[in-house]
Amino acid sequence: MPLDARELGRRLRERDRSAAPAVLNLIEDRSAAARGRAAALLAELSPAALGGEAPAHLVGITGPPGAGKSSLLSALVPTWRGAGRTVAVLAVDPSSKRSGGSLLGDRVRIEHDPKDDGILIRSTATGGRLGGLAAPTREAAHALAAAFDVVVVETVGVGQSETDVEEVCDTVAVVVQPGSGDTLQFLKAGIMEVPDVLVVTKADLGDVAERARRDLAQALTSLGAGSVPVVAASSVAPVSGIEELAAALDAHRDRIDVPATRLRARRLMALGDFVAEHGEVALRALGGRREAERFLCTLDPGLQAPALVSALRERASRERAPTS
Ligand SMILES: Nc1nc2c(ncn2[C@@H]2O[C@H](COP(=O)(O)OP(=O)(O)OP(=O)(O)O)[C@@H](O)[C@H]2O)c(=O)[nH]1
Ligand SMILES: [Mg+2]
Repeated sequence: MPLDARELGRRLRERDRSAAPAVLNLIEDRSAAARGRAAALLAELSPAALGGEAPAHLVGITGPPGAGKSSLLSALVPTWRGAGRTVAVLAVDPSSKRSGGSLLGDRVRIEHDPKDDGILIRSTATGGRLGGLAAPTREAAHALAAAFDVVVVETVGVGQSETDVEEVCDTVAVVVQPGSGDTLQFLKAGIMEVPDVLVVTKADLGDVAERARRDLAQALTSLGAGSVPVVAASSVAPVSGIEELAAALDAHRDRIDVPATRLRARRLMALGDFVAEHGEVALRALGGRREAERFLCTLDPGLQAPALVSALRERASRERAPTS
């Protein structure tokens, strides 16, 4: 007998983490029948059903391939667990679309204690382009946010392709390794948005890491973003910077208006879905992106993504229809 989708949603809402694997399976199933059940499940986890936004801290860990993101999480997860927080990680695997091989031969899996039910680690597929988040990853992050204290999305992002993870997450940390001048250049050129936290990994390499940290901090200051923390961390012995990074992530979350951030994210994601479905031409029918965003801001804050997409669709067809 198939598990009842609403029941699964209710269990997650009541913070029964044992429901999480079945929830993820249902969300990942893109068949029409499963989509209907997933919609019912997600409705049980909407802000209206929860009586507010999902309580988790949604954290994005993004950066170039091989920067050390997974290794960093192998150290961060125990730190969070040590503080009594439950953690779910969605690792977006850029290799899964290719013929087996990963981008780098030495890609690390996030290490964790498999007996600890306060940890859930799951690989998910990419949304096609590097850095893009597939709809199932976005839905999964929001669903898990009802039941876990911290929900992390690890994704490969270079330059400007960070946007999806920014929309999904409350706090985004961009992870770079020493000597990666690209990030510095992208930042200076304004191609890359200023992250909430910057992490220079492989601090065990010494001077080269410290120099990278200093250069990035300087670049941020010259961009008027000197308050963005630049943390140097090592995930291998001697492990360092992990507590500092955890504190920097929390400090950012404490500063932001979470309901406003999540509401804006829902609207931008709906707009993204609308454009993916109907193309840029449809966006023009709405008077362009800014106009579409303004229209979304006039709608009921309680609306979920599908309802927002419908509203955009209706407005676009009304605008296209000849006026009498
Ligand atoms: N010396 C040193 N090596 C590290 C550190 N962190 C990661 N590495 C190494 O860097 C390589 C890549 O690490 P990963 O953690 O897989 O990097 P990633 O950013 O998750 O990589 P992708 O998910 O493939 O993009 C591995 O060989 C790690 O052992 C560190 O702090 N110090
Ligand atoms: Mg990784």
